Amino acid sequence: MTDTQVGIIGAGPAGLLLSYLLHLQGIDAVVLEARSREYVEKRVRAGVCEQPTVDLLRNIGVGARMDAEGMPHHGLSFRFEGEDHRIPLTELTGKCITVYGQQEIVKDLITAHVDKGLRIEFEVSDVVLHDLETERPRVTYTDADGNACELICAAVAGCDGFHGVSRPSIPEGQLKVYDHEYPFAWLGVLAKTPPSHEELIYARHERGFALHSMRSPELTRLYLQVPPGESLDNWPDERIWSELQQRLETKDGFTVREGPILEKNITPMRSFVVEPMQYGRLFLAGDAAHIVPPTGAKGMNLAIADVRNLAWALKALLQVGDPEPAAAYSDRCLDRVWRAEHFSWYMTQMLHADPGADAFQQRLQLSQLRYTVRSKAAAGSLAENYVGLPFR
Ligand code: RFL
Ligand code: PHB
Repeated sequence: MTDTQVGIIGAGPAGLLLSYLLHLQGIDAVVLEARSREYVEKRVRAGVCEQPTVDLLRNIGVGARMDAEGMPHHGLSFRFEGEDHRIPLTELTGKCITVYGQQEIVKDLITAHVDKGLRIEFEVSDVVLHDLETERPRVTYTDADGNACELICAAVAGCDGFHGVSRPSIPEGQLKVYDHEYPFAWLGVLAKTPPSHEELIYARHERGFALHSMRSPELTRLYLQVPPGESLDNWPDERIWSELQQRLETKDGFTVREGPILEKNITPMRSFVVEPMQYGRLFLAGDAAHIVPPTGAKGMNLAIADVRNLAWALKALLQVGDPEPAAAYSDRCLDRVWRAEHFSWYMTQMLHADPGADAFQQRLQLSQLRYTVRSKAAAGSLAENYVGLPFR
């Protein structure tokens, strides 16, 4: 049995950052993670960090490698009808985004934990949450060596992603669920080839959406819209490259640099929110509470914004005895969550080929894209959301 102030379920960006922020405030926490350290450090996912995310990581002293290896981008391109239209993010907002892989942030946070002697338990199983309505909730689990263990805490943070145990531990009827599925998925590839363009390209094409991104000067990250439920067996490397060439082509002869594909996966797309993000002394954060389609590049950034609020609320609750910020935690987060939900939905419907869309809807989509890239006001609104609205 271990006594700790906060039991954190999940060592993704949300759980690790929360644990570190709590440590900086003098609050003791234990992180429980189902997977191995190697697995979480290698999981390729998000790549775009908003300016507020970058500022926060830098301010708490875990930004050195991000500053050295991350790639600041001052614009991005929308490509449609064979032409590029650049949105000058920095000119419009004074801010930029930084391309730095989520797994690099995870590695940096794990290193910071190891350096400070903070506790993360990897490869735990059978995590069960108990007594959430009381001031002494408990977490039981089996550790990596097969021992039955128990954490007694003052609060539990459910940072265990969309498929975790925290959200389902809340009794039925306590949460309002908002769920929206899209008629497409993303096939993502990581290729050992230099990026074909210096910035991100979001391409709208009749054959389906494509995205050109990167991880480093030697590694390109690319995505293709595919039907939901699609199997990777249908996507040999040659078909992936052929589809990328077609969807990213321009009138002036752009071609994608091809190279060995190191990894491929298919991600379904959905929008999902639960309200409130709290039940008794259980606080949900990140993907455990909400999912956005990846088109807006918001998921990890939202997880980081949530735990910034949560660290502050837990400090008030556990150090000062003030329950107000904890009671307001959910509303405070949901304000940003719904803005990101709308932005991600808007980017998704503007850029994807919807199999159910008629000719009228396709014309509307093109009109919206043209307006977005031509109007300084429309581009400015997009840029403001993309680089990240300031934390409240
Ligand atoms: P995570 O990262 O899913 O971490 C949850 C952790 O909990 C563990 N876990 C458990 N541990 C113990 N017991 C259990 N029962 C457990 N069940 C689960 C898991 O092993 C895991 O380690 O959630 P977190 O921390 O909330 O972070 C959210 C982000 O990972 C996610 O929103 C982003 O990856 C979304 N996303 C993007 N976000 C961005 O901000 N910018 C992007 O450019 C971006 N691109 C993307 C993305 C997500 C993608 N996929 C694969 C879903 C691109 C893609 C393709
Ligand atoms: C990525 O680089 O993985 C990436 C970039 C932009 C997105 C989603 C993912 O919208």
